Amino acid sequence: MDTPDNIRKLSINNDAREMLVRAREEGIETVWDRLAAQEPQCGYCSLGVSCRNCAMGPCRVDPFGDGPQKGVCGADADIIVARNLGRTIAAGASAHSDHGRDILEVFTALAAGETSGYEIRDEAKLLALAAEWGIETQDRGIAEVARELGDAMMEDFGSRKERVGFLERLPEQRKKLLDELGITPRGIDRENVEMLHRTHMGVDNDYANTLLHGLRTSLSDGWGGSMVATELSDVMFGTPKPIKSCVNLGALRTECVNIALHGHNPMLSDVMMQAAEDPELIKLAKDKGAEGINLVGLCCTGNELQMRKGLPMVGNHLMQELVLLTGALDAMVVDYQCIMPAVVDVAKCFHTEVISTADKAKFAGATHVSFDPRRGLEIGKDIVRRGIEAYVNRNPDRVRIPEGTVEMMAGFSVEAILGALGGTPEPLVDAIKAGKIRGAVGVVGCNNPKIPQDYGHVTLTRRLIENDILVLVTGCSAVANGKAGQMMPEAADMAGPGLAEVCRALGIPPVLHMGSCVDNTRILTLAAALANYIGVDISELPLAGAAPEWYSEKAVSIGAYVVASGIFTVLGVQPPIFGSQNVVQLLASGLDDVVGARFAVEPDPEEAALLIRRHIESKREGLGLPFIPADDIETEQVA
Ligand code: BF8
Ligand code: SF4
Repeated sequence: MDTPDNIRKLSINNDAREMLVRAREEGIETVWDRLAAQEPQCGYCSLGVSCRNCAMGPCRVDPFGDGPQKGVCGADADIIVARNLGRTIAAGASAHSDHGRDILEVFTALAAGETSGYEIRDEAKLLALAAEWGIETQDRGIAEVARELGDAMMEDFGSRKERVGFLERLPEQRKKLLDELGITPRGIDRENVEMLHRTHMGVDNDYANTLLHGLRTSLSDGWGGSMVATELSDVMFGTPKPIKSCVNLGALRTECVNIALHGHNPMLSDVMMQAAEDPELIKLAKDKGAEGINLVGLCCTGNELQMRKGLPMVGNHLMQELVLLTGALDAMVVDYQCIMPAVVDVAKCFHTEVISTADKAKFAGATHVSFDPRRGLEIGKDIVRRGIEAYVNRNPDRVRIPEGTVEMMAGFSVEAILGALGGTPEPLVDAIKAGKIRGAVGVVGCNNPKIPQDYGHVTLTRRLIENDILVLVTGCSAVANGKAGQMMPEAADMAGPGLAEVCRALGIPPVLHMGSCVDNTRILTLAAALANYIGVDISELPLAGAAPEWYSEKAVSIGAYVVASGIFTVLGVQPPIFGSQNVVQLLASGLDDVVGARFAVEPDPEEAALLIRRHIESKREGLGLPFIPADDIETEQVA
């Protein structure tokens, strides 16, 4: 299809472009139109130098030096930028950790026998976690062990502990460093509340002190709330194993009732998948003229199910409006996070019913079905029934589904990766030592309409694998790489010779899907396992992180805990910190001397790949492994 240039530059994907053409034809507004309407965006806010933390304000300081240099209270650019960043981290960490708490509450209710639609699907993992948390398992029933583990994890959210439980996974050196810096996360809720306290007018007025607490807050997410979410989701919904799946809007089926699961928490979507298999509902769908019920995933709740059950994905963040534009989606079921309020408006142009399910996330104009895990399966069936009823209103003349799907593999939990390696990190460590694999990079995070959709993820990942760097993906990056065909074992052909050899020997892709965004904790766990195996700190390993197209406060928290765990991280979108040179200096350089890692900002993924390669080679040099000198790297870049 001939796509106009102004649309081609919005996304690298044909299915997205096809729907964008339709949106223009029909005058349906999307995220890209709204971004254009906002431009130029506020310069003060972009630099992070505006503050509305109190009613003496709002205030802004002039980054060019002509206007005021202090807010009404006397806060300068350093304080304002650091406070804003601190609150952003707290918001992101809170989103992840509240998701973790929701999972934990379902888990404790399950242990008490009060739920419907849930079971312990991975007993071995439950017992391993119990052992890790010092809970007696001998001669005890599984429900009793689960109850005690749930109680112990609940304590991590409060104020009674000196460190959250999963921090024990860290190498001793890192634990000691965090203690010395005073940034060991004590309680998940505690660190977030303390950040809100510190950033109230007149509390923490030392920017470096605020930012250090920002790291602590983010650590309470990565090694706290998010890790609870991942680990207990595995126990209840199954620990992922390699599985084949597919991606693209072509996963929608004209002849079926199409229901998209959008949001983040698997506690609803897993039950929905069970409900959609109900023979009575399948019969109802057939009675209404459909051939069956087709569930598809969007964003991270989709990733959760793709990892465990191979659910086809219709897309990542920037596809949520475009999937509605197919006219083939009968219901979009949402829980929380990353769901644009605009989906309700786009859905109104079609027959699609938007169904919200979380009482903490309602959408004006959507149908709300309050989800309650005690009646999980019953509510799941009710929601599927609504999707079938909406199907009846579908106008076949309005259906336009872009053709074709791309195959991709998912399911690479730490357990699955170590399993493929024969139960020990040794083969991976050997491949790294020999230089077949130079290192590993987590390419994670969102889409942002400021960047052509998926361009950053796909380009950066491609350059890394071409240069024998193993890439681990989660969240929207996994979808982007899947669509680009980089996540099948055959993609070994795209990799450098060393990585290709390892992938072929193991039958794995060079880009491994490790799950949703809370599952970035799988990457942390793997990094800690490698460091412990070799006997070094995480910061000494040839690892890096990247969020080429991030948009969300959650991504800021992720970036912060990755750096605080000792891993260099490159951001593709500029965060609002550039109004304070001191803050920039600390994050982009000074932190290296504090936590052994720092941030970089690099919008061009080609350049980001070079930065990361140089970093990885310098870590190899530090470990005494064969390395490529930094000066040689630019010339060696494979085009
Ligand atoms: O939690 S990567 S756009 S969907 S925030 Fe959102 Fe970003 Fe996607 Fe997953 Ni994560
Ligand atoms: Fe202004 Fe200070 Fe109030 Fe912020 S906290 S709005 S800088 S007076």
